[in-house]
Amino acid sequence: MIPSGHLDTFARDSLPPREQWPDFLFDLPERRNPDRMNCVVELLDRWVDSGHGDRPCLIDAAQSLSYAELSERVNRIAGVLTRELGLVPGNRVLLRGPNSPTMVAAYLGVIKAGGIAVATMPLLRAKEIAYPVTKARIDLALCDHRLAEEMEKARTLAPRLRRVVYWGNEGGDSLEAMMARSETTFTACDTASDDVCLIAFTSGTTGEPKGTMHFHRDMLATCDTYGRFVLEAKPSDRFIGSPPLAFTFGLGGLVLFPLRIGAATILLEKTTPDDLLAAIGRFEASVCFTAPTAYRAMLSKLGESNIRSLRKCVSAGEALPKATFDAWLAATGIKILDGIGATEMLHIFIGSPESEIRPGATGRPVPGYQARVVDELGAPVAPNTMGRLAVRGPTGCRYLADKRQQQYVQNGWNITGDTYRMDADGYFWYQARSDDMIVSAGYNIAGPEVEAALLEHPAVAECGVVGAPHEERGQIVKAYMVLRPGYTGDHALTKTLQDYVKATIAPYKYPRAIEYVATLPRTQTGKLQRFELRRTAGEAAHKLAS
Ligand code: 3UK
Repeated sequence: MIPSGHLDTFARDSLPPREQWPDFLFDLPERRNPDRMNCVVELLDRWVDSGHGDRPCLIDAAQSLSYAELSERVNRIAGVLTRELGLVPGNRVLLRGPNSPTMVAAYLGVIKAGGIAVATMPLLRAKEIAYPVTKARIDLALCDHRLAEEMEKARTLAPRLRRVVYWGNEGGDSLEAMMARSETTFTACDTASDDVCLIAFTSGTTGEPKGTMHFHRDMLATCDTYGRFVLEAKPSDRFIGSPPLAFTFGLGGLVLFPLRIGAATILLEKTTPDDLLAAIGRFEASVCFTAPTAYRAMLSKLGESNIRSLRKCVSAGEALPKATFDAWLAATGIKILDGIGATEMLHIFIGSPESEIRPGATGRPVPGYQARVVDELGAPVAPNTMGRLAVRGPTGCRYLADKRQQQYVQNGWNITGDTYRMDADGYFWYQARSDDMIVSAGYNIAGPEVEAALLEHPAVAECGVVGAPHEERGQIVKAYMVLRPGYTGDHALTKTLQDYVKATIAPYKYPRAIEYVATLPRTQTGKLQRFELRRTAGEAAHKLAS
């Protein structure tokens, strides 16, 4: 490895052993990395230094910051961290706040100073905040003052956190007050391109969250692969979206991609579908990042809104059903770019540009990445055969001190835990999370396929399909359904929907049980919580039996 710019070597020391790393591909000329690099110089300072400091960079309800103004804030924060708070390169800094210009400035300030950013979802509770503090050995936090209550509770659980600085509050000890005392310039820490700059914790649905470690070079790698060859946004674009900046989907879509090309980004604290739609109109956003469920929710509200400025839409986090793709295209003329990404991979590694999309498929590997479908032993399977998705590229999985590294990385490939099928043309078709496959009377059934079929029926707003325990069949396919206004969940509708599925996909996949609900359980990153539905289904089956 290149000599580190870190004095605190915790992150490098906690990397998995080399033989457990995935293979990294740097075969594109633009992917060869200089030895020394601080990604904030490339993402931000470069624009100011080349005379583009006046370009709009961050926009929110209160203000618009230019690249030069953001750069000044980042420098002030980096100065506060190193001079006033004693940050040493390599130290981890916890970041907590809703998406906002200050959150972005804090992220970039930490990284410019040679620190390692560890952002956490705003809604986390004390226990969930304490976990990364302990695991990543964090001494210092920057936090929106509105999240102080839970933050202070977390401190009692994780006493190593010696200092929390709040922003947005009054008083001489606020981040803003410290920034005012700090200098407007800051020389970026001379980090190695393979120094860690981000530890992103997975929003683990099962087990303890895993800390994924990413290097300075990775921040640029995702921009120069997905951003450059699939998204193809322009400097005049205005980015917008709902994912939190603590989720790498949001970090990439709302910070890295726009800054890499000198574009502007709109930061929203509230990101319900209504908020998002209104903000697209108000700020004339042109590139939108959100989850499939948000596109579905926005569809029914397009009538009242103005989204003429929109030209590109990215969907990730869950599979984008063909019905959603088709409906959005019909309503807006825009082909949603589906893409699969993962916290371990930093961002999207399979996804196709508009001109190459096959509706219903995730797409083809992003240039710079390779993907294949493999069997239990890791050997590639024939086209159109289901198997485990394996991927490698310029980014990849390195867990912070975690035994699960050897599950995610096998034979140099990242194994995402998804079941996929590749067609003869190299398009990848999502089936299910590998551990979400339903086995009913010996048949393997992928819940998302049944969901996609149900979503084509006009009565269905949202649905989640899981296996429910069943005496004879082992499991049966059970659908939880949110209906559109005007429909009633009665026996007649159940029969209609079951027949509809039987006529759309192989009949044995039809949901033998349908339950109507008001909402579906979702994670903060927009993913359906299938384990939650499985638990409900399990309890219901248990009650029936007893
Ligand atoms: C699932 C998808 C089908 C899949 C993410 C874009 O979701 C992100 O990261 P996470 O670590 O979850 C990873 C898992 O989510 N998934 C994501 N996208 C798709 N399944 N189609 C998709 N388009 O199971 C994957 O293994 O939360 C997404 C960018 C950055 C991210 N971190």
